[in-house]
Amino acid sequence: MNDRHKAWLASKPGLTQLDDPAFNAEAAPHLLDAPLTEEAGFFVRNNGLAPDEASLDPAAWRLTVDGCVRAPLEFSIADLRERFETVTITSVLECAGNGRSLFAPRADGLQWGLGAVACARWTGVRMADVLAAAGLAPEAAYVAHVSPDVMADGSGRPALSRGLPLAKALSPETLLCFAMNGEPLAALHGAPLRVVAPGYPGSAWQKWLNRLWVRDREHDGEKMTGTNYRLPGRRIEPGENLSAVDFNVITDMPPRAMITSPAPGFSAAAGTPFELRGFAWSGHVPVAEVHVSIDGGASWAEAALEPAGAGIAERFAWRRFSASVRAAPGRVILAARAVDVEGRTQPLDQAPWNPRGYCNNVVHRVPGDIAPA
Ligand SMILES: Nc1nc2c(c(=O)[nH]1)N[C@H]1C(S)=C(S)[C@@H](COP(=O)(O)O)O[C@H]1N2
Ligand SMILES: [Mo]
Repeated sequence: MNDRHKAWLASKPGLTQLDDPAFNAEAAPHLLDAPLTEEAGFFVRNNGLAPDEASLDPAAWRLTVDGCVRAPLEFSIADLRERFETVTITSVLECAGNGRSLFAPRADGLQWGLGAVACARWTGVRMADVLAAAGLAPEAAYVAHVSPDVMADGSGRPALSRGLPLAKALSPETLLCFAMNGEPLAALHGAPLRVVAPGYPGSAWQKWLNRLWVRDREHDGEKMTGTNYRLPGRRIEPGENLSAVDFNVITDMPPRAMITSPAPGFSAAAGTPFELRGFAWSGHVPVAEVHVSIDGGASWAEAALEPAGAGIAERFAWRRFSASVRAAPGRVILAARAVDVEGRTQPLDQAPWNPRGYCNNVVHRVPGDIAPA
């Protein structure tokens, strides 16, 4: 492990680093039991080398807005704060690869457990307001994100350059963000400026943003094309020849319920009720219900679900579910399953397999033991 990685891991006690030349680390679900995830417990996903902190001086940082605009503009962070309304939105940030290690056969990519997700309060300015200042040209169709981080392979190529379809870029929840949970954004989370794109996979939340490049077509930057952050348009089997399969950019995250308490390996006394709780969220289609099971999914009961917060500022936050449960002595397997308002739910055994292992929202199970009273 190099010194940078050591220091980062020390700043995030409880996180587990993944085996990769870039710094990637996640929390175990039982460590994500707070409504807002603190920076110290917030997962990190880097496709390449995080920029040196010395290069992230907020006073020196510039954001360029160019491409299909009437007047290309450049902003300092102070300009953004002064010229545009500041807004705060609570939102889940989930990597599209969250849960990848649960695919069988194994899918390519970092083998995330279930901790590549967190929820925080994000403060910044609306991307729509910044784009309006530059004035969109009629052919504007997509907003590409550019930042200085490069791949870890020594090629010097950009680590990631993704973007948003114009409609999402102009949506009021899409922000250029400079603060998380009321504190200045941390270097590892994209200081001094990152994209916040609630409902979209984490890859659309560009860190260290220094350019918005308005394009007349779907952006074709680093990790935008091929099978990157894309799902097949139809069900496919492992090993299938993919040359004839269409892959579409992931624009929405599926519903998921994560059990944050008790922790795996818990023990409880028979006859004494205990609380089974966690959080449920989804992308653009709100969660309607959460069901819980104490027998691994053979039978289900509806859990209490905290109502969705009011308005755009809260609707992308995760919501607490809880149930008081009581089980007979022996081995038990707790499970939780979210359903969204359109009836989409979580698979019990296997999420649809895809070569890059995205969007695995298979039901979360937590084993434990119930001791005789
Ligand atoms: N510049 C840049 N932005 C990035 C990435 C990256 O590698 N480089 N990774 C993306 C991915 S895939 C995810 S899931 C989120 C993770 O955000 P976090 O590290 O703050 O948790 O950042 C996104 N923004
Ligand atoms: Mo991601």
